[in-house]
Amino acid sequence: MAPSAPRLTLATLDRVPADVARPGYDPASVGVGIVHLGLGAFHRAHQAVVTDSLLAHDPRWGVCGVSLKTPRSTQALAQQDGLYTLLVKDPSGVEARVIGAVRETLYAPADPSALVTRMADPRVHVITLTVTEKGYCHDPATGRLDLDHPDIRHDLANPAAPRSAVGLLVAALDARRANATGPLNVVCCDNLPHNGRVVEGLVASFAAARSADLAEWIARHAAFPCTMVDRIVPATTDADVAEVRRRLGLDDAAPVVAEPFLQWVIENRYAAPRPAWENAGAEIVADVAPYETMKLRLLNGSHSTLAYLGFLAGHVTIAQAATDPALRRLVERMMAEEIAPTLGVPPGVDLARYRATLLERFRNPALPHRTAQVAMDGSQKLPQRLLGTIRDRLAGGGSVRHLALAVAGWMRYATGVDEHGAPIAVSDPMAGRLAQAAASARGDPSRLARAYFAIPEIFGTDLPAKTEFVAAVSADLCSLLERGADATVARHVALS
Ligand code: CS2
Repeated sequence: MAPSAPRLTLATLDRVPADVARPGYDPASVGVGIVHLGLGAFHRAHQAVVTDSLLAHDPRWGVCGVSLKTPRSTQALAQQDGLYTLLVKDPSGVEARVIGAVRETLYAPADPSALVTRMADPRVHVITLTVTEKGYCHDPATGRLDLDHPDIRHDLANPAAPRSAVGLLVAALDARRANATGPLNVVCCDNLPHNGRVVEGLVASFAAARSADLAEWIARHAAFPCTMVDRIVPATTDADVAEVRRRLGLDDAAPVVAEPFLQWVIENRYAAPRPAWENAGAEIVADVAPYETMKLRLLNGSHSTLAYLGFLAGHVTIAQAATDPALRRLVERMMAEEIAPTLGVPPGVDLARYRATLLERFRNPALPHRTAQVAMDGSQKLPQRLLGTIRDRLAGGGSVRHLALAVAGWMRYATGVDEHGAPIAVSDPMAGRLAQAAASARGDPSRLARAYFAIPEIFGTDLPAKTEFVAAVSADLCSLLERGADATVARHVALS
């Protein structure tokens, strides 16, 4: 084990080498104006970086970073005065930058009431969230709050000590009402369609279950802008930690790695002061929907397709899958022939160039973005990444051949057994139901497809009735089970 180096902290910040960018302000002089729920790598490589670029001009917008599920990142950052390193990687090299925007960290389960107090602080005007698709205790197919979710039941029974993101938001808004600490901007930054409206609806449902007056107050004192967020951020590895130590000569237990590309589109809708994120590259627009649909369907839909079919074909990383000639062809044609026709093009966007850039980003050899990571939580991702597109295509009488193969790839992956008979660790909040579906089919591909289609939280009640689509998915699933992903994809692109 290499000898340890001093820890990255405010006290060692001036030891950071000159070729590593550092905060252009004194982090110790920054106030907390934002509370962020979901202190994962994506937030720290995306929103926190944009905010960090503003703090030299407006030190009100430091971030209190909150973890809801694990204390790992909050503990690591607490020992580093909130500082961490961002490594931006592409074939041209690696740029390192120390980010100072996170000024405080809280592990929610340790003291939920302290978190609510922080969220109700009069200096806090913005709550941002990246709790992932599964973090909202909602039905992915309908967007409605699951009042039977264990965390929601707990939070309705214990409103002062919530553990769900929705429960925390309502508790914070209730405390702001009680203490007259003013309105709040709630900015969802997760990959959900119309994410601001979804969270607004979830908060309204939860608040109404507590008190009509509270729900009415929230409706008048909170804004829920929609956003589109985009940056590829693989999970941090031990090699990244070692690389930071080499670059900085300091130990950083919580670095993050990302591609150079970053996009943040935010609806011009707010109830309280907000950071001038547009001064650091964010786009403030009247309607986020075209940007969000374009990104969710073209990027995330293709990402999931490469993840499932690439994993099954033996590709460990997205870059390997995107370089596989048959998979690349499949994704190129799926994007051009089946996804792009469903999109409204955002102002100034060249869709063909956007698609080409996506493929370049996927092939970035400097980013070991694992297919297994992108494959996680498929039950929560498929509705907005693939199934919405399929609905639009079917409604317009368009083909869904390529999209059907992508759905079959997820089904094959969800069986939990790979092409060599080895188990797949299917990380998904519905893993139990998916395993039951696989067991009930007893190896029969058509029964297996029908068993998955019978899960309404994923496929709704309309898609299972689309007999031609179901038949196409079943046939592809049969081929994946019998011939494997490599042969199935190669045959698909050759014949279609
Ligand atoms: C990925 C996304 O893990 C996944 O599901 O598809 O995190 C993707 O990297 C981002 O949405 C890119 O902006």
